Amino acid sequence: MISISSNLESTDPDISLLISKELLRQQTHLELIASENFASKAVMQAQGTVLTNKYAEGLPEKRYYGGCEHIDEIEKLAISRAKSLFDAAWANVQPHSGAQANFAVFLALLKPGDTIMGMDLAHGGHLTHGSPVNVSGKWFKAVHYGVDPDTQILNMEQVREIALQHRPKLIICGYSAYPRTIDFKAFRAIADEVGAYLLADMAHIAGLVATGIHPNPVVDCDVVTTTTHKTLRGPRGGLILCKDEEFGKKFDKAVFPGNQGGPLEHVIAAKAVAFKEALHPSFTGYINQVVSNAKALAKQIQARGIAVVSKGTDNHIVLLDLRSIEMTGKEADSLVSEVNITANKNTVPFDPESPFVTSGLRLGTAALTSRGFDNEAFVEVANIIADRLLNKDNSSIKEQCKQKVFELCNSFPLYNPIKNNQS
Ligand code: DSN
Repeated sequence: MISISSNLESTDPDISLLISKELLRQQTHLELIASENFASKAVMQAQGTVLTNKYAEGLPEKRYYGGCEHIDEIEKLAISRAKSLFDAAWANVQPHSGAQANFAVFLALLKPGDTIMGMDLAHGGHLTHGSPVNVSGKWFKAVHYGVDPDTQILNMEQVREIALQHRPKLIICGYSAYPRTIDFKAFRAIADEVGAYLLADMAHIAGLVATGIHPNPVVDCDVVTTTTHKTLRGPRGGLILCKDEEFGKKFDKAVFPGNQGGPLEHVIAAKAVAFKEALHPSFTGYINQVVSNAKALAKQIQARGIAVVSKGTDNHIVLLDLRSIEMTGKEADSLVSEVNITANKNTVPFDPESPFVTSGLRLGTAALTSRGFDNEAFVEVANIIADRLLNKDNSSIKEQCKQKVFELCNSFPLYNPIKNNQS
């Protein structure tokens, strides 16, 4: 008989087996997707709890349901830790994702038809920053800026010219595939000149911001959104921050009842745990290693003759420009995946290929750094990728790459030692 006390293995062996297989995949592959990471066991323990049972619409001490006394304490801890971590006066920890955090900001500050300005998706922006296939591009008039064609780095004078031309109501900075430091003060000056609100979506760099390794957008922007699961290494979810407590309250209403129902309190508890981990001095050591590893990866990839967008990186992202070896992102993605390396094809600035093909491969160092990979290991990762891409028809090099990936995975175990000998 199935009861609520039955465990997963006996209740649903199919799902249980698939979860075990996914664990084994994560343990035996090199995870280089720049937006992914490995949450700690403590974060996952908090998430897999009875908190999933509780409805708690509203905010701590202002709920629409009874029985929220413990939930309130959990959410208050998550809020106060988020505020300390990012030096913010106000935080809302309820957004289910970065996309929903961004939508809450639009709902609070804009009316349909208003003009928004963000980075072009093809230059490293995000779907929710005005892409025509997303609500941000369907309901608002979206205009875009990009990077400089020569340096592949933001040219703030060009950003200013586009802002002066279109006078957007909201300017968005913060990106999904931009390897360089963002000058939030320069964006602030432009936003002030054209009378725009300034939103930073720091989803990718939140861990760097939390540790002071990247400038903090909370200082200069009207509102900041992020996910909690990328470099911040928490559970999958979103967060909104603001330096002005009164202004922040607009976003509370936009999250609930504006665009969400009951908050995921099990996820909020896991966010609180992740914020505590990120406040610990050892997290700064981790993020320093993430950035140092990205620099080592970029350097060795270039030494092997493969170009890297902007010729390097300041953060965790390394974006390969495969036009340098006459290969598409789609082909590179599939070649590295054959040797158990997980990455994603990605457009590069001024990409001649479609978004389904692309000329880039986006790599990130946050996940493997969580496994303990150091500079030396990342030079090895760069060499495996280069060996595979530069010898695509050589089956013996392919097998050697696979073996090296297997050995690296064994040298840096994830969660538990690997039980199966799967290569
Ligand atoms: N999907 C995330 C990324 O890969 O950057 C952004 O939402």
